[in-house]
Amino acid sequence: MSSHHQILQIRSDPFVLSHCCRHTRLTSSLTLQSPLKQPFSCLPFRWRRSYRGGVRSSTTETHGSKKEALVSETATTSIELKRVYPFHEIEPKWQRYWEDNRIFRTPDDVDTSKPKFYVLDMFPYPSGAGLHVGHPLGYTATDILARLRRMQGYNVLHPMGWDAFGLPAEQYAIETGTHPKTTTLKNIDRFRLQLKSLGFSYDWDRELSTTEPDYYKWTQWIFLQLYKRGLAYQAEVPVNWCPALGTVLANEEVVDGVSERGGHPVIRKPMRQWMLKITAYADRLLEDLDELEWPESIKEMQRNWIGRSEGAELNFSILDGEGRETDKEITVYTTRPDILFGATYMVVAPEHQLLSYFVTAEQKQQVEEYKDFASRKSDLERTELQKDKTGVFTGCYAKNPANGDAIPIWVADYVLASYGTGAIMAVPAHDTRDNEFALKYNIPIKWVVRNEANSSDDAKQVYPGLGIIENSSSLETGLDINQLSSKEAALKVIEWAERTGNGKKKVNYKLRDWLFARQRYWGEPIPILILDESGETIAISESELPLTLPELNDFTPTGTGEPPLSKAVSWVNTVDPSTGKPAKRETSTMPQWAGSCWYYLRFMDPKNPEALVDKEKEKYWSPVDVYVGGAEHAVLHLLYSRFWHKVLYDIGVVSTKEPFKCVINQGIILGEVQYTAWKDQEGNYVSADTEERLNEHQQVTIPEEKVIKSGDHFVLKEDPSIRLIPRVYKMSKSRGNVVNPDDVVLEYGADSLRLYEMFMGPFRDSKTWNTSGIEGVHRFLARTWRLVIGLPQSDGSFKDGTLVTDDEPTLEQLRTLHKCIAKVTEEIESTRFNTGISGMMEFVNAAYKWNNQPRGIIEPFVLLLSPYAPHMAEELWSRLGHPNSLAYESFPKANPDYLKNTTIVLPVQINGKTRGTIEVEEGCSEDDAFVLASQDDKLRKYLDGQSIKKRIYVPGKILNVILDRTNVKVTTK
Ligand code: ANZ
Repeated sequence: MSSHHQILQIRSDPFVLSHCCRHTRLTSSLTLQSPLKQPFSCLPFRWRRSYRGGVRSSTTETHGSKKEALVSETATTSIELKRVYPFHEIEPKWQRYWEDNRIFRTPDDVDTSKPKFYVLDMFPYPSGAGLHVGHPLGYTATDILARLRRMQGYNVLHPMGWDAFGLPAEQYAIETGTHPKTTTLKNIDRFRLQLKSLGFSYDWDRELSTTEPDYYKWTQWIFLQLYKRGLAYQAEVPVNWCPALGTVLANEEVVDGVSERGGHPVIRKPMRQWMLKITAYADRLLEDLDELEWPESIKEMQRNWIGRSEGAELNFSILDGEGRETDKEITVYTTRPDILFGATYMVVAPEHQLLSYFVTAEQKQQVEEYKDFASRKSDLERTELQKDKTGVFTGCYAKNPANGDAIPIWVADYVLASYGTGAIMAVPAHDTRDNEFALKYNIPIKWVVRNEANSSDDAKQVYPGLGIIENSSSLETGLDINQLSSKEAALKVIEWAERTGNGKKKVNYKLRDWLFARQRYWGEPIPILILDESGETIAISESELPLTLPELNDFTPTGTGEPPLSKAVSWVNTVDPSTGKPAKRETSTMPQWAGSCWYYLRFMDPKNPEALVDKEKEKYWSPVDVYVGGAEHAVLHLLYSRFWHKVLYDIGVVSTKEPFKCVINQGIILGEVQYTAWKDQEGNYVSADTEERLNEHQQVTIPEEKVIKSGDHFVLKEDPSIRLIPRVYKMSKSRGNVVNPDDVVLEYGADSLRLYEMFMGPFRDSKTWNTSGIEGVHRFLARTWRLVIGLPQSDGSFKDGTLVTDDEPTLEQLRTLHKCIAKVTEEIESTRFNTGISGMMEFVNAAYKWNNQPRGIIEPFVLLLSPYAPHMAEELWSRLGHPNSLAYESFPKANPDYLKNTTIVLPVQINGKTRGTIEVEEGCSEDDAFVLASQDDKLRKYLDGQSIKKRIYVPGKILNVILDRTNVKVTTK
């Protein structure tokens, strides 16, 4: 046990409801007024709900005797009052205690002979809106794991920090003039306070923010290592340029051709930008996925994003006006070299570099217009979203290298400049896109793969599958692949192309290099100088780091594409220290992804001024054992940080190939179910199932209390013939369905919120918020409290101490406890937090039937409860007489002796008539049951000396013995 835990003095003030006067007032008003007169709208939802239903089941309890009873509405509300336990006193008290005593601090010099557990949340962007109920879902799960492992004797690293650079603070600065730093610090303070109010066991001594120079010094340092290894470079690339925001946007910040923020139009514009060569790591990023304990869906998303494909690059000579070969070639990338003979035209991207060389004079204007038209579309619009293919003939032809045929070259925007070679061979018989295009523009179609399964009717349909090759031989080139399978043919074409200089085998990736510069202020400065004279880029020396952001008052974009930092003239203009030559600083900043690429490493050693992370510490703590966050980070964040980690591995900064051993995505929390009804012009309801033209009617939202379930449907309570449509939406401000965790904490307490979020459903699934669900877990906590502490006194306060006795536990009590221990432990370890709670609920239900609450049972149960509801558990633990926090107590272990099957009473029939019972183990075999029956005093007389015809045995239910009638003695009297 850690000695730094101080003795805690329990101050057991009476449970005063003053803070909760709102409840007192409302409750008493409920008891005074008739339900119909009560204006529902002025009541908090919880009270409105407990008001519904008329009569409800409740538990009345007296010490020693407890029974379920049906009580009237008036009685319910007054019992409701007594149900509450003093969470509003307990919670702040324990939060203060944990903080004052730094209970969850992970010391710098942990005993490394002990096992470690590093459990991490994807750290939040501290937005102005504060926490939403989605945050605590993941944070509670990791907290439960952290608390469990601490109690199991692990050294636990469970830190929290802020991913605090980014656009919102900068836009707020532009609107209000408030410096992004001010806004960020304020938001961080709020987030920290909110997180602390939920009782998470973070080691706050390790808190970090990506915006602190001590932190971004090392982000810049990593950039320099990338630069030195040629992995950071500048290139002229078409970028998403948003004129209204005056900035370049990342692909993921552009949705359907407009900026995600603000919805401004975005165009493609070539610009000189910093790029990171993530493509150099494509193969390793792909291969190493196999070893990770990640959800298969994320691994698959990463594989698709990396998009490795194998194929060939093939060269097509450009022909001149007379059909003669020129010395210029167009190289295409294809995954189907087997169908080269079927290539009846070619397509180049509008940006293709050779286009202006071969376009004919007659076609030039049309091609130019088309290029302009295409430049206004995003890649997505050009490919996935584009329904109708467009293109223009260039007037020029190329030679199909397989058979020497002259095929037309088209320009079309369904071919992207950024993939492969920016040119394709088009095979309209076997590719759907090419087929649509050829049909539209009347281009010949040539089938070269036999589709064995196809009837003759479909023979002229596009066939994208593999098969046996036909129509594919040429005397001119000597290539013959007829009758080969697609696979064999592809190999033969590649081998032929390599031999004849017509092409080569090629592996391609969808993954692009990472555009690593933003024309923004609120980001890490890129530590590079550009010499005035030569334009050469020079890395600033590592000893000069951090290169801090200069102060600026005007954050508005320059509008020219020059970043706002260019306004910090005295910061920008500098000299190269090694040569004294005048130079300018790079004014683009890093993207928001940068700081989050490596923060998990800094948490291991957050204050080290000498190194990004101390080698020994890194060796001990790496990798992160469990990493929890939203599925929206399945690709970019996880891929970028894996990339940086691998670079750091190559240069010896980290000891593992991968940063995160296990990743778990929590599901999203959707808003409460909303019920929609429709009304016709006269204002009469229209049932959702009877009317086809529902959308012509007026939609109305029906409050939950006016809805009932009828079969599989929801209907109006007042008129069950009217069917409603239930819908769930993402929580959003505009829909007004956002639940604020602060409100929940105020009304039910942090333990209830934690428990509810875990109880809502399987951790990884999406779930809908439902306020009555919180009431359920809140009642469970209150029941647990009363089980240990007893009922409140007449003034509502609770007595000091507990009801616990020093009696020896009975076998039944031990069995109930150990079953609960086994269940809770197993469920937490398998991240099935919801069923872990059910296990505890079963325990409490069973315990209510006992006449005593022995210490030997209740103490372990309190420890079991503690990862989920730490405040209540600490309070109970302390009342049970323990001076120290339970955070480092040993987590109870299930004793297998108590998990064995229990005995049951089995009825025994003789010839179909029940003649007695025997006590057997639940899983008892037929033979054993029969032996026990024949030894039983009562049954023996029926069985002794009888021959048995057959036995019918239903385990756990019955044993029926059928006697052989021929041997039955008939007694005549
Ligand atoms: C002819 C062909 C026929 C193709 C066929 C496929 C099927 P993956 O697997 O995604 O790598 N392609 C190549 N470069 C392109 C570009 N810049 N823009 C648009 N499409 C491009 O896809 C490779 C295939 O996508 C290539 O193989 C090429 O079309 C097309 F029945 O060549 B294929």
